[in-house]
Order: sequence, then structure tokens, then C-alpha cells
Amino acid sequence: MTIHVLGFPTTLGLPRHAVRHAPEALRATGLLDFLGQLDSRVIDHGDMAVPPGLRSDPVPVRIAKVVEAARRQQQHWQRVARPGDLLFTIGGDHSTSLGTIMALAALGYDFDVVWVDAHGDFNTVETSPSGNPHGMVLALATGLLPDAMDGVIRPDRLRLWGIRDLDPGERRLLSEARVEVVSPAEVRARRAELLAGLRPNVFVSFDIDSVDPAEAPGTMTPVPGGFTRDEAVSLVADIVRGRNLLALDVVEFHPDRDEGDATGRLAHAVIRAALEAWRGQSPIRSGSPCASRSDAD
Ligand code: Z70
Ligand code: MN
Ligand code: MN
Ligand code: MN
Repeated sequence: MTIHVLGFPTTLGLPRHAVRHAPEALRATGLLDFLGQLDSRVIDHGDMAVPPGLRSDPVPVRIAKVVEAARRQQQHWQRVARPGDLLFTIGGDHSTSLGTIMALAALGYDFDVVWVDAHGDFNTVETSPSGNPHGMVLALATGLLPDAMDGVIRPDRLRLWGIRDLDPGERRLLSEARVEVVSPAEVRARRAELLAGLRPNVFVSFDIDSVDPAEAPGTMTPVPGGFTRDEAVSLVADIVRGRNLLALDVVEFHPDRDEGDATGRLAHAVIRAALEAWRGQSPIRSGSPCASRSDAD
């Protein structure tokens, strides 16, 4: 059971240079030291080389570059991942998670995507107000942009939690595809029911802007009304507990906008909660030689 760590400093989904430094900023919070304390082998694959995003590219070119980078990420995971391994990727903007979904699909998993985000990321070229591909990732993954790629996952596998900023066209598309879209208030009210509805295999894609800007200012597109830091940490732990966490992405961290290191520490806490829950409770791990060790740290 190996934890694979990959930095994916992409700005192809939203060209803002500072995001390229998110993996190094998160590594600087002591992530690898923490991972080394878990009872798992850790392989750090370093940062993948990704070309910079260019606003001057036409939208179809920007999308094509996102898909191309995602294919390289998929191929990387197909080379190194073994069954039961955890793929942990530090983005990058949210286009980071297209490659993760493609990789898990190519590896043959049936899994739910828990997309913890303020945004739906379900725009097509026609509905996007910005042309930024990070707002199109789940439309790409489900095959709504057929010129760019074939779909790799069904819409009923998507769980969009924390959502509070949808564009009119993407709202319609989400509703037509019957995607589960849940606001922070609804997550609070229906948490147990939502958790009970998850499949055993999960990919948690954690967009920093799911958390309220008061506690997570270090992101690119802050939206008021988000989760508290504590809610986000305990929600992610509850998602992972008792399930197979196949992959974890942490995306949209903008270190230059952080106040002190509040957002970096929040991201660290979310990662820690996810990996401790995975280490302690994954069904695959029980019965392994490490299963008798205490979870009490
Ligand atoms: C808007 C768009 C978005 C993340 C912003 C914003 C999308 N709906 N996604 N931040 N993670 O441009 O499509
Ligand atoms: Mn740098
Ligand atoms: Mn997002
Ligand atoms: Mn977002």
C-alpha cells in the first residue's frame, strides 16, 4: 500500500502564475515529514512539468492543452500505480483533477468523485462566461465537450459538495445530467445521508475555495458562504473513513494571496485528516500487519 505524491503545478485551467508555486508551498508545510510518519511507503514523484497557461490562446486551444496535460498525468499513474495505492496530487488549478479522473478510470476503478468546491466546474465552451477550462473539468470528464475528449465517467458518479456559485448555463446542464449538487448549508443538514450515499471507492477532489474566504483567503476565486475550516477537515475525514480512498487532489491554492500561512495550514490539515483516516480505516488495510497499531495520533 503506497502513497504516491505528485506535484501538478498547472495554470492551464486558469492562467495565474502564482499557482505554479502551490506544490512547493504545500511541501514547505512539512507534508512529506508527516506522510513519512504514516505506516505506508511514500514515493514522491516530484513535480510534473506542465507548460504555462496563456490567456492569448483561443479557448479550444486552452482546452486541448488541459486535456493533453491530463493524458500525461494519466499515463504517469498508469505506469506507477498498483491496486490499493493512494494517488495524492498537489495542484495546480482544478484542471489537475481531470488527469486524476482519467487515470482512475483507465485503471479500471468504479468510483465516486467527491468534488468539494464552491463551483460546479460543469461549463462547456457555450456556457462558460470566462473561457477558463478549470470551470469545465467535470463537463470534459463526462463527455460534454466531445471535440476535446470522450467521457470517462458517468454523471451519477459525481458528488458536488459545498457548491454556491454556478453560472446559469452550467446550472441547467447539471440539472439535466441529474448531478448531485449540494450547498454548504445542505451538507450540514444532510451530512449523514450524503455520506451514506457514497460508493466504497472514492476520489476526493478538494478545491481550497470550498472553505470560506475568512479562513482560506489563499485562493484565486473566493466565494463567501463556504465551509469553516473545521467543517472541511471533519467532512473529508468522514468521507474517507470506512471507504477506499483511491486519490486525493488539493487544488486552487494561491500562496501569494494567503494571509500568513492560514490557507497553507488549512490545506495541510485537510490532507492530514484524509490520510490519517485512510491509514486507520481503509477496509483494504484491515488485516494487514499494521492494522493493530494505534490510530490515536
Ligand atoms: C466560473 C467559470 C471556477 C474554480 C472558479 C468559475 C469556475 N464558473 N472553478 N474556481 N475552481 O469561469 O467557469
Ligand atoms: Mn518556484
Ligand atoms: Mn473547482
Ligand atoms: Mn472552486
